[in-house]
Amino acid sequence: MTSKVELVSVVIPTLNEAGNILEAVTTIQKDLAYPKEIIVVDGDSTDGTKEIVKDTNFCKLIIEPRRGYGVALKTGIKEAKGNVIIMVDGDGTYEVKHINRLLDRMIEEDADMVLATRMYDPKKAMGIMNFVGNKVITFFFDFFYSQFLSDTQTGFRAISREAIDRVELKEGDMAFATEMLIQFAKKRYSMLEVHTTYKARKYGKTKLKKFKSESKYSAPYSEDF
Ligand SMILES: Nc1nc2c(ncn2[C@@H]2O[C@H](COP(=O)(O)OP(=O)(O)OP(=O)(O)O)[C@@H](O)[C@H]2O)c(=O)[nH]1
Ligand SMILES: [Mg+2]
Repeated sequence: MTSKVELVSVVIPTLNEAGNILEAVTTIQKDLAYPKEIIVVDGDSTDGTKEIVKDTNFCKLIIEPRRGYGVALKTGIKEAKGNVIIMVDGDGTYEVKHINRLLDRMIEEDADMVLATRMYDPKKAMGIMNFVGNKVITFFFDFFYSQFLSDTQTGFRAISREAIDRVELKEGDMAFATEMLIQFAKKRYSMLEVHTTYKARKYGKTKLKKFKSESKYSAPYSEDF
């Protein structure tokens, strides 16, 4: 339950997002109306992403050389100091200017998690394969865990620190997103939605299916600016 936002930690995983990350972080810095810290967890990108993040002077940059979307988010969440964490991709596909909607609803409803659903987007920009896959996973998740979510694959979520500290998250890749929902449902933590829109990628490529997660041989390090 989260009735007050003392500090929100925005955690953004990036891997070669040089053409996308600046717009995402500057929009968040400008629009987010709550006390905040912005943490970018970069997978040691080679396209200039790290340098762009450093140059902003308002982001904390963590280099996480181990591969995996879930690995990156877990590293960022560990570093986060906020009582609320917002996770969002740094790839320009989420409408980050809607960020306050998640927090407003979280406070109004005393929720444990608020997800930004892209399923009511009138522009319907999501690819057909992603749309159908998402619908199937969401149907089974809602059925088995008695929930009413419409977009289980959204990576734009506000999460209570207290709640996430009480669940065990083992997945290091994209399954992390679904695992989190299952763990929250099992603990009967409340999960609500707000509407957002989906934007197709303008720069870079999808990474989620390409890398296997978790190499245990290197550790993350952080750089403050
Ligand atoms: N640090 C880190 N970030 C990653 C890794 N894999 C993916 N990401 C980031 O996690 C976010 C989600 O990955 P995407 O490649 O966009 O996956 P997707 O959303 O299914 O694909 P698109 O439809 O192309 O957006 C993006 O911001 C990526 O840059 C990784 O191994 N390490
Ligand atoms: Mg993406």
